[in-house]
Amino acid sequence: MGGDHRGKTIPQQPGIYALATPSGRAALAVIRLSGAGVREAVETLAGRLPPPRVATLTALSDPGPPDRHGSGMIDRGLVLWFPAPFSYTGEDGAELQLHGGRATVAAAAAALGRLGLRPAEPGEFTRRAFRNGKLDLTQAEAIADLTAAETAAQRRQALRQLDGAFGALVEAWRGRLIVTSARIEATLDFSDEDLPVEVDDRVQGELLLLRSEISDYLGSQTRGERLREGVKVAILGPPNAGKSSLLNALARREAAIVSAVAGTTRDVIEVHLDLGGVPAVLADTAGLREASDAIEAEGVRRATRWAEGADLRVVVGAADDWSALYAPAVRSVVRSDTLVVGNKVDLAPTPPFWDGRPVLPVSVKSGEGIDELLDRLASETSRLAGESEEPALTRTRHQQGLSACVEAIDRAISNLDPVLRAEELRLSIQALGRITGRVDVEEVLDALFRTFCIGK
Ligand SMILES: Nc1nc2c(ncn2[C@@H]2O[C@H](COP(=O)(O)OP(=O)(O)O)[C@@H](O)[C@H]2O)c(=O)[nH]1
Ligand SMILES: [Mg+2]
Repeated sequence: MGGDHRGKTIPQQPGIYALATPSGRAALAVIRLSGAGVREAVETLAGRLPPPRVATLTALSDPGPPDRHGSGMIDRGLVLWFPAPFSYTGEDGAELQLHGGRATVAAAAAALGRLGLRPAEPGEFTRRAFRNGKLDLTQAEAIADLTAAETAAQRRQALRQLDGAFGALVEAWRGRLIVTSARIEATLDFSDEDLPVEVDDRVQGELLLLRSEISDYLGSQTRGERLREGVKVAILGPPNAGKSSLLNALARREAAIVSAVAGTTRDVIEVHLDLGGVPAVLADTAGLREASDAIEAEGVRRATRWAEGADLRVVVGAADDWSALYAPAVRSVVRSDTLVVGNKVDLAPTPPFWDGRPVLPVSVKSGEGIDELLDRLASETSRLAGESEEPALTRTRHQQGLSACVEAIDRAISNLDPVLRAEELRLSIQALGRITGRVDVEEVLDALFRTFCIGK
């Protein structure tokens, strides 16, 4: 992202030049210059340095010996002078707009060579812009995409990425991870009494939030696919909570067998539903508990596997047997975005919260709360499969970096040991840093000293 370079000196790499327009006969040829010696080269060719960033018509002359026609003049053209740091690369830069044609370009190139500039390598201007903080990696990629774009949609997508919105999104997440990481590092380096006790809660809260924001964003990128195939909703919970009854009520038909005998549902039963215009596949699954036989165990395994691949998990508990929700098999399928339904409110009230999540009270028997649940499911599915204004993920590289980040945050969330947590967060920060090309461990230390005044 075009950073603020006031007061910052950008080192000048060796001077380079390149023809920015296609070679061959053309109305115009644009030659671009960057780096050490550009100021002197422009001064020499144009006879003086033109005012910065103003197209100036001037005669360009080769300082070398006059050719056999008796003149050192190369061409008459426009010269643009971009003193550092306000140029594409951040270095001193210039553009020469000459008449198109091989001989003119060859004469200018020969002169530039004599003035100590060399031909640029492919991508060298953009590489310098990246190195000097003028662009992040995602914007450099956007430039490659833009020059390769053949359709209007490709061009629009590349332009959106070039405006830096995606890079800024990733950098904002990375900044928050750095601050959170600094909080954890602080607990490692300093004794407990120096730190407020709520640090750990704040860290956990922020990690859960970041995790759901990044995975929502990743999820939003598969919206089209979900819209085609249906949002996968897993109905999970302990046996006898009323999962099969709930599925039948939502589907308004007897798809699953309902029974008071725990462990009746052993396979995954899928029902296709239209939830407010978005297709959904609801799955009724075996009750999650320590299985009493091999077939039930297989059912639990299938339920857990389906839950892993689901877009949305709905955990159902029975109000009259709420403690069954605390079984490890149930806890293990819960994610940050899981909906909690408290069924059988005709028998007993449900607590308002479970595991920090609000409980949606329903009774399949009396029909209470079913419409509200359907509304809630519809809003969740449209969130998961609706249209989005967010910047698009254009490369697998970005997708992989974000996934690696979410995985590391997940491990940090479930790891209460601050040393391992800090390590996982370092990995999550690196994963994002690789996307934008900013990988700097010093930043963690900077954030640490900014956030706390511990040293006193
Ligand atoms: N009182 C009451 N019983 C319910 C309700 N929902 C389901 N049940 C009963 O609870 C038992 C278990 O239901 P089922 O749907 O098979 O539960 P699952 O094991 O979670 O699939 C059955 O006897 C249902 O009739 C409800 O809202 N209220
Ligand atoms: Mg069942």
